[in-house]
Amino acid sequence: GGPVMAKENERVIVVGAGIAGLGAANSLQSSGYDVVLLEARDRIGGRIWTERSSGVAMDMGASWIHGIKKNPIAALAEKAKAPLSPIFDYDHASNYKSDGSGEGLPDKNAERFMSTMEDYLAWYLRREPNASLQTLIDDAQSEGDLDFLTSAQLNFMVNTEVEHEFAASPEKLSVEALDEGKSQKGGDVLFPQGYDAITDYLAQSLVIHTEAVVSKIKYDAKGVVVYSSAGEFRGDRVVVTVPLGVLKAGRIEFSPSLPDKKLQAIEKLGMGVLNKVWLTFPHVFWHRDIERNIIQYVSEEEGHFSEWLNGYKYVQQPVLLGFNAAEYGVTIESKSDQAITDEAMAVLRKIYGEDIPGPEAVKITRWRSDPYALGSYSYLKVGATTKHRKHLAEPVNNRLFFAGEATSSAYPATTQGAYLSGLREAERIRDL
Ligand code: 6YU
Repeated sequence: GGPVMAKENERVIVVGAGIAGLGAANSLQSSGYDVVLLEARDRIGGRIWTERSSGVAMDMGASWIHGIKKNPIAALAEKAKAPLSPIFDYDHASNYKSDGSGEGLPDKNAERFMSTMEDYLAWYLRREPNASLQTLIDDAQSEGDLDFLTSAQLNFMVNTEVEHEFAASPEKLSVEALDEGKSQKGGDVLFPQGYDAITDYLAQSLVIHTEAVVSKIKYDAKGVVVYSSAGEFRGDRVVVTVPLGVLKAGRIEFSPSLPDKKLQAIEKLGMGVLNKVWLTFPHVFWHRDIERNIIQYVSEEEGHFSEWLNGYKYVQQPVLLGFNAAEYGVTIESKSDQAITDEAMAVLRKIYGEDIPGPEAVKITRWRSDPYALGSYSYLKVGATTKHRKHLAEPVNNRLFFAGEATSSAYPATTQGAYLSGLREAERIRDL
């Protein structure tokens, strides 16, 4: 049918100006709702966050559009006139062994690892869907099906394909995690001039209250009251888009308290950690990899900067982006910038030699410690299933609505999942 217009003066309060909240607010406002958008930080975008203080656009949160084909984020990028990089090719990587020599992990071994995991997954989904991913890996190992990998190569695969991808260790991940959120087709791209082009675009016609930390939401038959550090806001409905980590920590009090099903979902789903380290160098020293997308380091060590993005390829500046996730990603947060930089440089020196220069600038994320994220993105913890994402997404008494990355069953842990979840709740409100 045609556009559904809002009931006169109906007011919807949206909590959180990440891409889910911006999507919901935009959609509701253009259907005539009176929208109030409350954001805790002094900036919008949430886990889409571009830092420009060193002169280069550095994305500290989301980097890629995962699968550009029919991806709503790619459509937004076009509307925002944001340039996108050429398709990111994951095979376009240099592999080094822990002694710095090449051929750390041949592509065919990486592919074989993935297909072995898929084979086991099919069995586990039918027989033991609640097992951990570690159980599956142990099983494959004891059957001899991973014998084609050295232990360093296996460690590296788990690190890059599991921990960096799902932001959690295989002990914590349910096997079902491997099965959910298949990425869209068409390859991955990134925003060389910053991911925030799309959140800025969505925010254009919205009035946003920043530094409004919401601490309590009251709801009853008459409406909602939202208490924040910027005052009290009354409305007819509220869309809560804060990260799962914030809900888990109980940073927002709900009155009356949330139904058991919702509380269970919040508890059972996991909130993972992926952190980034951006290093700016005086000049490029990785000439032999200057055409590569990724520089990879195969070692026995767990998660120690095993993967680097060659920033030169995207921004023509001497920058490298390192990743760390899961337990190592958490541990790193309590260390100083200097200590983290030393660990990162130790890996780069093993690959490129002792003579490489130190960085001129460093930018390090600590997503677990960030009070408005309390983690990077959600995952299916052992004991959780997609059903819990659905429960998290369910409205309460047609007053409270929930959106955000963790509520997406189709594309969890991504920007498109978050954005579509905001549109989903806007539509649910229009349909009332
Ligand atoms: C994607 C990607 N990506 C990396 C990292 C992170 C995430 N994601 P928001 O949190 O945005 O909004 C909620 C708002 O609520 C927020 O503004 C808060 O401030 C506010 N708030 C909180 N509490 C409040 C309160 N009390 N009151 C008021 N307001 C409050 N997604 O599509 N592509 O590449 C990555 C990545 C480090 C942290 C990602 C990626 C996830 C998305 O960022 C995320 O799902 C959405 O932005 C969430 O939006 P939202 O609105 O739901 O929440 C080299 C190499 C190559 C190969 N391998 C490398 C490994 C790569 C594997 N994956 C990488 C993923 C990356 C880089």
